[in-house]
Amino acid sequence: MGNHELDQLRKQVEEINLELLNLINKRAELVQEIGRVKETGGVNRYDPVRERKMLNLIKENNDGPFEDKTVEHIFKEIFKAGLNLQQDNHQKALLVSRKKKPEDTVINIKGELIGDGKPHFVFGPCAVESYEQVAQVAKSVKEKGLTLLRGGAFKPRTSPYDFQGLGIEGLKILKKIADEYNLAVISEIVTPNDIETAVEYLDVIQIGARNMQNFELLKAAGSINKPVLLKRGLAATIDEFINAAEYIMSQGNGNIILCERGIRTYEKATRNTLDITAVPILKQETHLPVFVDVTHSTGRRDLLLPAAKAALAIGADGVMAEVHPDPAVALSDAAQQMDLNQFDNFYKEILASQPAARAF
Ligand SMILES: [Mn+2]
Repeated sequence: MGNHELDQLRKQVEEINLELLNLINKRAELVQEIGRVKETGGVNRYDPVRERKMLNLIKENNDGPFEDKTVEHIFKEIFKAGLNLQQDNHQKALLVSRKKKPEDTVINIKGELIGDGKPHFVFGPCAVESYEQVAQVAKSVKEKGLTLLRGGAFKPRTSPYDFQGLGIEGLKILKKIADEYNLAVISEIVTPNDIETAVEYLDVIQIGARNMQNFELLKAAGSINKPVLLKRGLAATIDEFINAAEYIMSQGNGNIILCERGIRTYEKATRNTLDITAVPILKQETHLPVFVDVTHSTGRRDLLLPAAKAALAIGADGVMAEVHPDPAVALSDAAQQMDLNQFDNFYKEILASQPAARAF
């Protein structure tokens, strides 16, 4: 007799579970609809005043046995789930997302197809110091059959008293070398005002780690017709990184290369901590090519090769590293740039480590 009663009660509980499920999902559909209406009206999704009103109404009607506090907690969870659902829908709409565009973005830089499944490389000095200095590296890059050369003209440095770069003079040197060696040059731009000038000299505009959330700069880079290499901020989450890229793409420029360059952690053995799994996450979440800067992430010459191998093994589209003819006298990042011999060996080792299917 007792067993029969228990079964009956359990059956009723199961039926109520299904009713609740049905109601929760019905509510979710309405919340999604509200989200759509709000989006077209440009209204913020989260409305704390309305949430407070709803909670008050629920508590007024609560006859127990649950206490008000418990009921409030349960409904807060339901509200939160609804808000998350709206945000998921919003996420789907990001222009840089895979959901929006399933195919890989391939960027043509002077015939080099970034994002085509083969590894690509960007080498060059930390900073442009002189024509001769950059030309020596350019020669070495060219000899390897490579196309992309980097060099900093505007250097955002930790201390205002450190070498700040040659500025426009540096861009002119890069342009001269690009023409003479038929290379594509990449350099960092730090203010929106310089973007228009920079496009005359550069093939790729770099936005550096310290400017990843300089939204005016991102928007300016989004309004030009040049590929942009966007570095991850030193304390930026992957989500913030993706949204920074969205700032560029939302202005019309979809030719973006994402570059993981290490993040700040408590670890002191390396200059930053290379967040290697950011690479496959970015590849899954976005359709953009992903590079790894092995120089600034490690800050150690002895780690450049293993880090570069790891980057390519985990699916990076390219590797960036700094090369200087005489690192000991470099005006910036002296401790981590490769000299030309080390560069030759580095590249030889990388070539040898690649499976035939990924030959380049
Ligand atoms: Mn550097």
